[in-house]
Amino acid sequence: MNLSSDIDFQLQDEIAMIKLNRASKRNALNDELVDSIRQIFENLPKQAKVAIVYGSGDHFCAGLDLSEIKERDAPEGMFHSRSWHTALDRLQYGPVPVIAALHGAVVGGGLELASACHIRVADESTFFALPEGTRGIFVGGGGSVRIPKLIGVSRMMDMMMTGRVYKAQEGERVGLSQYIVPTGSSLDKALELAKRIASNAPLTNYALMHALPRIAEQASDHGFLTEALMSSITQSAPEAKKRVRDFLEGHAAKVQA
Ligand code: 1HE
Repeated sequence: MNLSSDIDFQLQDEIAMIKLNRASKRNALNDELVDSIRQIFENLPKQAKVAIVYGSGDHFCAGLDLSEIKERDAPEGMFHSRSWHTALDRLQYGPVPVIAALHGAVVGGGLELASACHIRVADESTFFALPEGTRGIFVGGGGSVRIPKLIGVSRMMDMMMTGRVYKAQEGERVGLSQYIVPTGSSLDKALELAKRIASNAPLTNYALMHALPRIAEQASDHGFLTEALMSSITQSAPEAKKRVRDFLEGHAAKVQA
């Protein structure tokens, strides 16, 4: 891999740790960083079972590096947007679930990156915004497809038309994050969740990442059939049979309230 020096990639046991490391520019994403995200998710080591994306400094990510769009013409702009689509597609439909550990600004392309992840953990310093509207531009990193799936078209339209900023609590309430934790602890929570996810059967994680979002977009009768196929494939795996047997024999944890 030929990674930008503004991103750190490390494997901590089964967890791939991906840190945006450009705090002086609030982790704004330039072309090299976007391409590095693509490379990392195309080349994850086999040992990795979960990934965590997080940011250095006071903010998760300030979005697109605005210094890069000054000189772009329309075709270059389109291919640039497509490069984000490719990188975030590799993340969303890659081999492992990805958790975004959020703090500070999660804005513009930063929210597009977070919305491609499977789980978002926000700490209380987090705020979400889509300042593209006020900069005279539009989302280009897949935000118009992914963000309405989290919060609905009307809330996204409001964010872009009025510059509305959602603070952490409100963001969790409307669905921008699934978890909210005290300031400074989003990475710890993400690690805790990552360990739980890593203990799932890999085929279940695969079905959740690759089948569930597609089923949600299928017509119901197609969705039911896809679900039946996925259900039978996961059940037939030896690991699933062992896990069910362990429960029936009293060796597996019960669901705790
Ligand atoms: C940047 C960027 C950036 C900071 N591109 N350089 N995103 C935005 O419109 C958000 C723009 N950023 C901000 O509103 C603020 O920087 C923050 C709220 C995120 C953080 O504020 P603060 O006070 O901590 O930092 P700062 O003083 O504003 O910025 C520190 C430096 O980072 C400064 O550079 P310096 O050389 O003067 O030190 C800033 O210029 C630089 N910086 N954000 C470039 N985004 C695929 S399409 C996606 C479309 C978008 O994402 S558009 C939305 C872009």
